[in-house]
Formats: sequence, structure tokens, C-alpha cells
Amino acid sequence: MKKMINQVGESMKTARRWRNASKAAMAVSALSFLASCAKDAPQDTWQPAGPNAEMIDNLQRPVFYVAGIVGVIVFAAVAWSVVRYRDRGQEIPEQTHGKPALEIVLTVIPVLILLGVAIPTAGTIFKLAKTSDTEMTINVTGQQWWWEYDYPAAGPNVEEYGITEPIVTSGQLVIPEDTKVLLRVTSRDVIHSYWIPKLNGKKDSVPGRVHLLRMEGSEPGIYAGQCTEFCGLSHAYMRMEAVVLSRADYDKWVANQLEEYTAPEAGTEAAIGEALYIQQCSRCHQVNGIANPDGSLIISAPDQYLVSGAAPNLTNLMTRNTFAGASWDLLTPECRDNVWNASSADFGERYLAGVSADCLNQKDLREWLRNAPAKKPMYADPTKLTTTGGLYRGMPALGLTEDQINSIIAYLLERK
Ligand code: HEC
Ligand SMILES: [Cu+2]
Repeated sequence: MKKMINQVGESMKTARRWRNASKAAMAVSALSFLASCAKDAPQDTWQPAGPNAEMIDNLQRPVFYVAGIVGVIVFAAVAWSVVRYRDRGQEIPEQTHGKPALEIVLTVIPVLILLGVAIPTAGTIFKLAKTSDTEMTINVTGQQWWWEYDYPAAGPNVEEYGITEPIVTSGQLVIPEDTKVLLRVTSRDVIHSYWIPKLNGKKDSVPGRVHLLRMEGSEPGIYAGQCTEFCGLSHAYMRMEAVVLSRADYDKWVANQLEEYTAPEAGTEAAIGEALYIQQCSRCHQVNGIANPDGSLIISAPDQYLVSGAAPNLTNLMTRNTFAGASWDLLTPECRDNVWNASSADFGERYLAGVSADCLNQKDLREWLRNAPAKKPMYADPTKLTTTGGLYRGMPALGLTEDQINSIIAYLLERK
């Protein structure tokens, strides 16, 4: 009698434990479901914003549901047998071998399910890989730890989009709406991976290889992404954004990028900044059209100063609104919200306004100019330059005074 009572008590405890465990499991899945529904999840693969991402979404949803149902059935069966047939000191049941009918059924069902997944998967892969129908080309180069975009002045880029000189930018990829853009993705150093979740899947950027990736956005706006291949110390600071503009706004963006350089007015703070820039920055960073006092053009030579051989082009720095691998905003939080939360009708105008003096995020840009490696670790320790043949890794701390930083910022504010 006592034994029976004990047993009943035990099994009630077990049942309670099971109920608690299943409550916890339900809470976790409800939470992750809610998290996936969050509206302001900028890197949500479940919210596609272009035809390539939609193709992936159309595939991943049914696969996810099928896998989910199979998963639930398997876990339920395992849980049931674990409880039902747990060791209670009972006799070991009679051992048998082989049940051909059952085995064939249990082989055929998974084969059918896997075929049902494999056929649409292969179809989607081929559709996504198609690049013969692209309408413009942008070269994308991964660097430790930022992305360079280079719009070549060739083919449809010139004829259709008026890109008569190469445009070189960083951080933000700017593309026209409803246009199939061919990205030619490569790397200068290690393997990175290009991923804007709302627009397409990932594509590795591999030194010495060019991988093709088609991008297309259906609505003006900003779409966030990040490097998804561990690429060294500041991998977490290697982000990127794709900016989709209406065709009319895109034409304005191109025209602005190609505008001739205008030197700051003599005697202004920005003019002092320009002189400092020439002295301190122009050896690594290109500003198209900037000239020495004697009129000779200045061409940067990052390969002579940097391990990576490249630094971001600063010609139109203030037309983008993030910097240093899109890890920090050039806009203050209010001004940033104004752009990010704009309706697709207002977005283009707000983005094209660039960064004004009032909207500039002084704090992060100043910290960067004071001591970049302190913000984004890059082994820029000058005492270690012996191991790199005297070359820097990333932007070094230049020991600028606060007055010099003021002037340089005044100069940079005119780069738009
Ligand atoms: C030794 C080469 C070197 C010098 C000199 C240098 N920089 Fe840089 N700078 C870099 C590199 C490399 C990066 C990219 C770092 C990253 O994002 O990881 C960079 C990034 C930047 C960025 C972010 C740009 C973007 O689009 O992401 C700004 C702004 C900048 N530098 C300004 C300056 C200014 C102003 C000076 C002069 C006071 C200067 N730099 C001097 C190498 C240099
Ligand atoms: Cu990377």
C-alpha cells in the first residue's frame, strides 16, 4: 500500500516536472516567435524587401513549417516513449529483428519529404544565381573592416545611369529601386561575407575571386546588414547598409557624386581644415579633385601606408550617414530616426539631404579622429609597425589637437 502511494506520488511529481518543462518550452518558443515579429528588426530575413529575398522567403517558409511539424512529431514520439517505457524494473520485452514493411514506409516517407524540399530548393538556387538579366554593375570589396563600393564607368552604368566617372564610396551601397544590380563581390585581405538580409542571401567575398550577387530593392529605404564571415579582430564592427532610391532620386545622387570639387573659401575654418587634411589625411584617403596650393592634383597612396592598401574615399563623406564600416552614425539619433523612419515617399529627399552641421554626430566622429584604434581595434599600435614593414593596420591615431579636429570637421562637412 505504502509503496503504491509512493509510486503515485512519484508519477505526480514527474507529471508536474513535465508540465513545467513544457511550459518553459512554450514560453521560449512564444518569445522567439514574438521576437521574429518585431517590426523594428532591421535584419529580419522574414521581412523580405525585394524579389531575391522574396524568392528565399517563399522557399524558407514551407521548409520551415514542414521541418517544424516533423520536429514536433519526432520530439513528441521520443518524449512519449521515454515516459511510457522508462525503466520500472519490468522485464525486458521479447527481442525481434527486422520488419520490412515498416522499414520501407519509414524510408519512403523521409525520401518524399526531402524530395519535396530539394526540388524547389534547387530551382530557387538556379533562379537566384541568374545574373544575365542584371541592369547595372557595382564592384564590392571587403576590407578589414569595411566595404568599398566602386561603380565602374562602363556599359549600362554610363549609358543608362550617367556614371561617366567611376564613383567610389564605402559603408552604404546606393542602388536604384526595382533594378537588378549585379554586385561583383571580392576581398583584399581575408574572407568576408556580404549580407543584407532583407534583400538577398549571403555571398562570401574571397581574395582573388569575384562572386556575383544580384541585388534588388522594391521600396526606397535603408536596409541593414553585416559581415557574416568571421574576419578578425573588428569583425563585429564590419557592418553595411543598402540604400534604395527611386529612379529620380538615384539620378540626383549620381549627379551629386560626380560634381566637381569645390575648395573651401579662403580664410574659413574649412580652409584651415583642408590644409590639415592635405597634410594629415590625403596620403591614405582620396578626395577627388583636391589640389595642392600650386594646383597639382593630390592622389592618395594608401598602398604605401596601409597593410590593406586601401582607405575609404572621402570625396562625398557627408552624403552617406554612417562611417567606419557603417558601425557609427554620422547623424545624431534624432536626425537618424528622421531618415530611417521616413515613409518610402519621403525617404529619398531626407537621405539626399546628407549630413548637415546641425545633424552631425560630433561625439563619435571626434572620438574617431582623436584615436580611431581606441574605437575600433585595428592593431594600429605604432610600436608594432616593425612586424608590418612600417605599414599601418587601419586608421592610426594621428595625435591631432582639438583645434585641428574642429577645422577638419568643418572641412569634412563640406564633402557632400
Ligand atoms: C595611415 C592611413 C590613414 C590616415 C593617415 C588617415 N586615415 Fe582615415 N581611415 C583609414 C582607414 C584604413 C580607414 C578605414 C577604417 C575602418 O573603417 O575600419 C579610415 C577611415 C576613416 C573614416 C571613416 C570613413 C568611412 O566612410 O567609413 C574617416 C571619416 C576618416 N578615416 C578620416 C580621416 C581623417 C580626417 C584623416 C586625417 C586627419 C585620416 N582619416 C587619416 C586610414 C587612414
Ligand atoms: Cu568581414
